[in-house]
Amino acid sequence: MSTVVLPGSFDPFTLGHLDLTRRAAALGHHVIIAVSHNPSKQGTLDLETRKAAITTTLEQEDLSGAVEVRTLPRGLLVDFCREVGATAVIRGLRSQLDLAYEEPMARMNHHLADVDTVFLLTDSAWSHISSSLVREVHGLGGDVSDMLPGPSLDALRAAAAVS
Ligand code: COD
Repeated sequence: MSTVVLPGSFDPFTLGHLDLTRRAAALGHHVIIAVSHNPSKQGTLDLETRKAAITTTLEQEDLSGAVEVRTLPRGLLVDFCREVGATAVIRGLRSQLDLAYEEPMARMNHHLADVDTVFLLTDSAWSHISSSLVREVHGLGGDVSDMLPGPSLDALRAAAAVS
């Protein structure tokens, strides 16, 4: 079984992310979800809250045997891949816009350390979902309950209640 890394900020972890995770594991990989600090993004949930929501979701979905959750240390993703012995990075593609964003990163990671990126096309049921839109809709009072696993929804509601 090969190890692959699924990196992201997951702020919050959505049903699209869950589908991507399930499909990566179904390919027979041991999947490490690497949760980034991502200081460049204006986030809502802190790192430990995001990790806890993902861990609980994996338990509920019976995925915790094949998938683990780790913090992506500050530094290069390829260094983390080397440290955990990962053969590839998994990323999702919702559209050509995603490809435009992903292509330079994938090429750079290959250049830096021969780390390949495997792209999985998003299921169309989830292709309209992004964490940033979910945050925006939720912040403006919209219903996001059909876009998030329960633990992410709980975390988002709890963060909104204290802010
Ligand atoms: N359905 C399916 N997949 C989805 C959906 C959806 N609805 N929404 C998002 N996804 C996919 C994304 O395409 C992505 O593949 C993954 O889920 C995670 O998404 P995000 O948005 O949480 O991830 P990002 O873009 O915030 O992750 C950024 C990284 C952590 C990958 C990046 O910052 C990084 O590599 N950091 C390490 C520093 C580094 O090495 N820099 C040099 C890179 S060349």
